[in-house]
Amino acid sequence: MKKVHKSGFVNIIGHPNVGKSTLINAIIGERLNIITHKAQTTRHRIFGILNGKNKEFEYQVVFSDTPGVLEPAYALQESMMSSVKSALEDADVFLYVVELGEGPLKNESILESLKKSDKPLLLLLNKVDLHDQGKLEKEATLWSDRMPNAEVIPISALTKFNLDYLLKRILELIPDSPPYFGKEQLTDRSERFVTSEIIREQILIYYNKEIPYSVEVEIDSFKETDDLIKIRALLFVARESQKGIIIGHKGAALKRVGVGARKKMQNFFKKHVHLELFVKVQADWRNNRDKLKKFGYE
Ligand SMILES: Nc1nc2c(ncn2[C@@H]2O[C@H](COP(=O)(O)OP(=O)(O)OP(=O)(O)O)[C@@H](O)[C@H]2O)c(=O)[nH]1
Ligand SMILES: [Mg+2]
Repeated sequence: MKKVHKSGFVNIIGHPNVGKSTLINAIIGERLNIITHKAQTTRHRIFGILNGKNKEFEYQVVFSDTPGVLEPAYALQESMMSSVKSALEDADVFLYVVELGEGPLKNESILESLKKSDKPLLLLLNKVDLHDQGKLEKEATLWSDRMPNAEVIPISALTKFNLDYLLKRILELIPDSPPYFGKEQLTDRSERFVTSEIIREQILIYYNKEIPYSVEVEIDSFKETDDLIKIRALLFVARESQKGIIIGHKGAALKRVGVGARKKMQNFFKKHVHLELFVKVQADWRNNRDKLKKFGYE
């Protein structure tokens, strides 16, 4: 008898900061997608691929991480929302992640499309580790009423609570299909992309207000040998005044970014990393469609 293989696209959607990227990393067991306590950490649709097998079949689940849903205020955010919309179109299973106690969605049309979709929808009540049973039950009822087509599952992406059950349900719901990607592949993104995201994560951690949202990272060169990766990265800011803030007094602020990023890169690539950072001004790049395209946005 021919062995069955199951594969499917599982697309994750939700507000900013609800834990979408944390969930993907927890399921695939790698620190692939960047996570911070700030909203709008993720700017692209990124595949995280889980390959595995159980007693009955082999599987490949292609998770899509997406930016948090918001009402766009500039061209970069419009591109972020178009990547969310693309994730509405090709899913085998939807995961809609909510945080207990979150406010109304800024873009109700996305919730409406999920309601009307004929694909299975799992509504994940995340961060249950922060709340008591009473609150959880109340919110579960509220969401069941609001999204009658959804199966409500409480989870904690951080403590991995109920993720085994979630994966079991996903494997039941994805179709029989050959794999879409190589069985060794972890993501559709390049090593350069992962590298630029690691730097952006440090920027979100270390700078406040508009600064992290005004920075784009480009990998100028990425040279790998047997025991070393040499990386040169350009940090683009939107205004001259932001350059000094990024660099800091005697370069101290930028140095912190470099130290933190290098450590994460060495963990991810399991190799020594030599990292150089340069700051450049690319005036108002967030509203410039040509520049956005050059930076890899749709
Ligand atoms: N306590 C708790 N915190 C969590 C949980 N899941 C995620 N977080 C935290 O929530 C914050 C946001 O997590 P992310 O994974 O970056 O959220 P996101 O939905 O990908 O955010 P965007 O990319 O901005 O849309 C981080 O500080 C996480 O550590 C959880 O189950 N419990
Ligand atoms: Mg994210």
